[in-house]
Amino acid sequence: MHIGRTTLSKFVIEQTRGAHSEMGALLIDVAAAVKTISGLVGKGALSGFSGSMASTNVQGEVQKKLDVLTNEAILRHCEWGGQLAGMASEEMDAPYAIPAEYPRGRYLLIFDPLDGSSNSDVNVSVGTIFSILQRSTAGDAEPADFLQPGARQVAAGYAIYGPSTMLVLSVGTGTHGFTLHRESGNFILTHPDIRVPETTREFAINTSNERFWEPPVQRYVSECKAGKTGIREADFNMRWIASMVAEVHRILMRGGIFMYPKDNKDPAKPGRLRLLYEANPMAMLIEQAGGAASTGRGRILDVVPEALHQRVPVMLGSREEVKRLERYHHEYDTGADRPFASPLFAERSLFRD
Ligand code: FDP
Repeated sequence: MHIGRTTLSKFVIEQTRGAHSEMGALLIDVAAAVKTISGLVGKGALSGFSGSMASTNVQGEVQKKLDVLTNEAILRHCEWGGQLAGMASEEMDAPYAIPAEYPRGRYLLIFDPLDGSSNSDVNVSVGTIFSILQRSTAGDAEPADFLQPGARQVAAGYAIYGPSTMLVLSVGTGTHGFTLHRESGNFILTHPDIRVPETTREFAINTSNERFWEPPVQRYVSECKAGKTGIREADFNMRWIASMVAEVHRILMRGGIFMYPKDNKDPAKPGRLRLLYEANPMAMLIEQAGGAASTGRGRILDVVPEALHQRVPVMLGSREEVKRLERYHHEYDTGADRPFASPLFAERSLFRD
């Protein structure tokens, strides 16, 4: 059925020839880890690994047994090959040093082994997200090596474990989707050169947080909800799966916008999603597919990280909508969205009176 079609291995070897040929081998190991995780997740309750651990991760979130197992799966599949200088993940406080017995390389692998894991016990799609950066030389990575802006990523991708398992990847030459052919164990290129439609009538946000959002986000969402009779003059649809990988996948397939904005629910957290292993890889995939990814106040890929587990506001998807949100943030920050409240207006009214 798939004989003669492009496999992931063929694709990455061809796409990484030359300067990044070692990265091809690393991506094939990542894909092997993804297949292991797909098997584990696909067993559902029969795996015996559903439920939570007694432990919490560095973010203070309760770890699921699957969070820990999937983290181990990626470490074991990727540590031995000699391409890596170090790894970091959502589930580990500090970067993981490559064991002494294995050779070192110049790449850094950063990942969220099971994103949306709060959905794993309810049989909703979850995923693995990864980002690859590089150091100038091979050797053991220092924690500071991981703190590079997303624009320096040499590859990024995610796997989605849904009715089918897919791996969506960019090595800087577009965004491409591969579907796991379970019988042969091959990922087959089924979605070459994915493009996000420029316009959309679908938005995704957790509206239970509405009262905590900043005014520009409240403005944007209320305009979408106002539909045909509002200033957008169009009815919008809303989706919220609470699994970022599934939301981003839907946007890559048919457009839309996904928002996890800054809110004041917990003032210590400037957003919910993590920059290095959630926002940056997804931003690269979306931009490579012609979409946009922003904090509301600038391009996600330009944010200079200060900490491994740093959080960031995320607004990504169809370009026109992301640009509109950026404009609303700018108008809010400059006061242009409320001229009647500006000191200049107050002065003018006084003068008139
Ligand atoms: P999770 O904590 O289950 O891993 O990564 C954070 C994330 O999931 C995203 O995948 C998802 O979009 C979001 O959190 C869900 O947030 P809400 O609980 O606010 O719905």
